[in-house]
Amino acid sequence: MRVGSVRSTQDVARGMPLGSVVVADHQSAGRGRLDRRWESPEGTALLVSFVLEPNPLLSLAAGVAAAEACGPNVRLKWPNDLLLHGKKLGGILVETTPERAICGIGINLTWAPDGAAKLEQPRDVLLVRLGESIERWAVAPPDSILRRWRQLSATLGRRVRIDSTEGLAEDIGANGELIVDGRPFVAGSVTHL
Ligand code: BT5
Repeated sequence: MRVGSVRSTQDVARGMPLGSVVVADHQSAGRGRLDRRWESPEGTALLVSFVLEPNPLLSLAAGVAAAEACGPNVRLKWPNDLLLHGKKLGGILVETTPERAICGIGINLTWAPDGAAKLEQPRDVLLVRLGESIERWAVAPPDSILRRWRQLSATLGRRVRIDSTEGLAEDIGANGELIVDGRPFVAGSVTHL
């Protein structure tokens, strides 16, 4: 379903059946994690929400799907950022209800805030590739999601700060947690040092 301006594609998708896809030209209250804002002027980004089966690795799977849809220079920053040449290109927000998961993806196309990146690809072509890629990765076996995420990761092997810890981002665990100096982190914001 295509909509013009909405508060957030996540809110529209929430009431829709499994398999629905909501794409908007503009969001007046686009959101990130922890109620942060997701900004994009009208018509400058791919703003989409997919209604999917719940899956504990969905956020990582969606990152893999989005990186593959965007192209070879896009990498993943744990837990949910798409990076182009080290700058934030897009983000993923998975919200769950008991029966389904609403997987929101925002990708900058012709505009990006200061310090962020944009992809400069046509929206509809990207949307088709992303839809195919999400369909495949949302049901992929956990091992293959984790393996592909590791390959595409810009975080693993680097020194990072997470919460108040600094250390080496060594790996991701079976549930998608980030392992820093042997300690698992299930949530948080990472700074690449
Ligand atoms: C995210 O959150 O990165 C997830 C963003 C998900 C947006 C999509 S758009 C379709 C769907 N509908 C929604 O309402 N949301 C989803 P987080 O990791 O919390 O990052 C948010 C932070 O990124 C903000 O606090 C800003 O610092 C920064 N930011 C905001 N807009 C940005 C943009 N266009 N490009 C790069 N960074 C941005």
